[in-house]
Amino acid sequence: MAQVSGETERTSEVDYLIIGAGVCGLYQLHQLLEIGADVRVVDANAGLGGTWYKNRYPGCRFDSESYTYQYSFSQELLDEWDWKEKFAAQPETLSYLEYVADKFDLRPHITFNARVVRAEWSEDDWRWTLTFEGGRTTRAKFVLGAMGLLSVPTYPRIAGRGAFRGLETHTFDWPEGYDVTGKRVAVIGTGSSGVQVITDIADGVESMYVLQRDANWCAPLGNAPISTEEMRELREKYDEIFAWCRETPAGFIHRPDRTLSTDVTREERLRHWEELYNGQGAGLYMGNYRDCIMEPEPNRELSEFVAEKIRERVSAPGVADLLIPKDHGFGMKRVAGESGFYEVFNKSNVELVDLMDHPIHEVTETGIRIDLGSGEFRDLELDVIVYATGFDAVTGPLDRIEIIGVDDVRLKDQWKDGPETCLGIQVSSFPNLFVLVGPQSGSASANFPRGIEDVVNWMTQTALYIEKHEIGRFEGRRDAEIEWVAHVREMNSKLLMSQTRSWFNGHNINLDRDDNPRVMVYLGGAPRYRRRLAEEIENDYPSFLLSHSSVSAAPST
Ligand code: N01
Repeated sequence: MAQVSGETERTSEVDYLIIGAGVCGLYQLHQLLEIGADVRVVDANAGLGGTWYKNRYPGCRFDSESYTYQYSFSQELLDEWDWKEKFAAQPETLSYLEYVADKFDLRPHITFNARVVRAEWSEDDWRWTLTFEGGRTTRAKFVLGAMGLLSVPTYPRIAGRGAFRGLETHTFDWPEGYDVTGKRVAVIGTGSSGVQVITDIADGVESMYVLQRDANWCAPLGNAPISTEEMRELREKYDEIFAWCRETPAGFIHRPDRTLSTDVTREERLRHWEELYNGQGAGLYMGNYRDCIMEPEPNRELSEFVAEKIRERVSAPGVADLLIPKDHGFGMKRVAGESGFYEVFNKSNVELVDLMDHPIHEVTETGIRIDLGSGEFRDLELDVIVYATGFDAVTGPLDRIEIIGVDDVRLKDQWKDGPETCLGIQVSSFPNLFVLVGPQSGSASANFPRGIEDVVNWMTQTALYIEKHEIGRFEGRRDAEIEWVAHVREMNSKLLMSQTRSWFNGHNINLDRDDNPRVMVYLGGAPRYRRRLAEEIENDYPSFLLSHSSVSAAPST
């Protein structure tokens, strides 16, 4: 079959078209090539890496232990790659993905600068037609969405945005290599991205205003270099590490303790929390007594422990108080891993601005005007405005493609009250579209490489099944979709996380603050999700409607 080959061909055809050349898309490409499938990846960016290609803001890194944030499929790759830091920064992760692409010769199968703007299903011949920015089209039997969860940045709706004469950038769109040394900077937002960029640039900037709406909980990351000796020891334990991560709910090295906080004395709890606070990664958040993220009272006590840490680390009591979240407890939103974030506020060139008290009035040509109330304003004179304001998470990457399914139904319309999926992988009325990374999938809330391995491995086995049984049409059943959404709601409701305004519940800023929460992620745990996916294969896909290719009215060759 002809392949998409850049500008020379206006239409081409492929069996499996993967959208996105990030962590998920690259692995899926490799696995489909391994089974001899006709597959191509398209990506809107000029290079591979997805999240790690785009997020080039200072301080960007992950909070998964590096040795768990890698592919496990190739022993050779595991033997060859050395991680330099316990929590690798963006450049190291991007180099890793580039190394993988080169080692497995993936690049020839990827078309860059190819943004899909429309995907339309044809019931006549069971093909998708995808249109790219610029008008080029391609046809595919199966479309596999690997666009990431956090790939559509949200800029806040603030009057005057765009009028500023300095640099206005979202963390996601940070210009490569842009240096803020000596500049007057404002950072809006104190989620994970904000916390990282604020900490990283604080020393070098002339001045920095941190504009905060709600405070977010943070805990020390405990980052450090990995020595040659440590790397050797880790490598020897890789099998054990991956096996362990497979059994933890979110694919991290941390696992909720079966012990309840109420099973131990207060002294023991505090000692344990102290160890976790001074440990590495997300231990305090994900490896704590399990009732701390399920029950209000243990959560309140843990939150107070962390609040006290903030008070100890921030000199001005008023500033410390503002940095302590009031609208949610510790771990009820994704906790940001920090490396000196609180100490930033003890510096004389840094000021915390409380937007709850004094909101942004507008962006001006020279900075940001803050509303002090009673007709009074304060002008912040700036060189750079950084929007660390998050993402149109999970559904945003799908929403920005015009996806048209059976009977001309648009995915956006079908999901207007929130997404509904069959096992987080398909949507009724959108046959042959597989969402590898999307709403209600187990991959969406996991340590990403671990989460996507489950989905990609399932997809690869499914592709083999499709080939073997000559399946031409594959669609999630509506009844299975209803069942899955109910199951996800039930599982999610067990965690306090389901009660907060965060992107996990669809409260990104494209929703108004009072809108109904949406079921975006699956919090039932990776092992349960993996088992559920495996059941489908074992029982010949009871949650899906499968049709033999010969049934199609006019299958193309
Ligand atoms: O985005 P966020 P993020 N005016 O949505 C504020 C992953 N990640 O990019 O809470 C003023 O968490 C908003 O305030 P509020 C990770 O999964 C991981 O930081 O809505 N402020 C909040 O403070 C994470 O969860 C890593 O009141 C506005 C911030 O902007 C996800 O990415 C590193 C505003 C947005 O926080 C997203 O994190 C980085 C407005 N109009 C990211 N609108 C690591 O692995 C929003 N805000 C370490």
